[in-house]
Amino acid sequence: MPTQDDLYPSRLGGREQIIPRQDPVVYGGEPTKSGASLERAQLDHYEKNGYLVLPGYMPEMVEPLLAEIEQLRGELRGCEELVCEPESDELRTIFNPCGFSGHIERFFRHPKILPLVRQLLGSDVYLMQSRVNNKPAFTGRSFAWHSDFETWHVEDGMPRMRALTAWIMLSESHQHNGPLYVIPGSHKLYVSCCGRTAEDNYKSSLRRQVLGVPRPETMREVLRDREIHAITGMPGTLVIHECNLLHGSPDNISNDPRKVLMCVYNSVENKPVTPFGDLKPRPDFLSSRDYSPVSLAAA
Ligand code: 6CS
Ligand code: FE
Repeated sequence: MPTQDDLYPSRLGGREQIIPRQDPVVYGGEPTKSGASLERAQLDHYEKNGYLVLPGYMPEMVEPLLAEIEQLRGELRGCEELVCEPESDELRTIFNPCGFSGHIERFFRHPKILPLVRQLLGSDVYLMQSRVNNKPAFTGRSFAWHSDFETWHVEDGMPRMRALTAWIMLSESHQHNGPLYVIPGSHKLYVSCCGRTAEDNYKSSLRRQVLGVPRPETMREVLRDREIHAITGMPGTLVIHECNLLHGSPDNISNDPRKVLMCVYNSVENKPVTPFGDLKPRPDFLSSRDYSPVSLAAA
């Protein structure tokens, strides 16, 4: 049994319903002592909408990151960290790239990123998950609507909403190559989903997620007074999105691959407990058990 009250029950066999968020969005908000910081207007935007886009924020990182990812892809052949597209053996996701390589490691500790993350989460943070989403031209398939937090709560035991994803565009994300869609403001509600999680659900969900995907009736309710927004931008654009923001993305049927590097940071005050879905926790490459606070890289 979970060791803690379940504030966000989901996939426990009940009917699907929308329940309110019980946690703050911005924790603290005071700038940290070193490195970059967010201004009041940016904090307000994040609080209201659940995400923030910083166009052209670190274009100098794009080439070195791409080179390292290409190398990593070869080195990881045959490993569980590589996930293929649902209908082909093309690469969909590389998990835990931060565990393997220099520039990528530097990225998640970067003085232009880490202080912003600490400012939003109001504490030290650890790196819970990292991934490269590849979305190949023509064959890159969609990601269904979901809240990351819902999966992390049910399958990994993340107790509260005090985590976020910071990600960089490594190619242009435009209207045709399957950009991330978000629903601004949806982070303030929680969709408690129906169904029950099967053992080792991640083995199929990473290719195509089925559980934790709200039903069309629920999405209609969410969209009654909210809109879908496509996040587009040039390589080097940084995006920060809140762990409970509803998001997804369409197929890429264009001639341009779409590549992003994502780092998930969780507050050290929000360490996982026994998963709320009453299952054995997922492997380390999806939810790290190394809770050491991320330290700042040299500028
Ligand atoms: O499983 C995860 O941790 C992430 N992947 C998917 C397909 N959905 C939830 C979350 O974003
Ligand atoms: Fe997601």
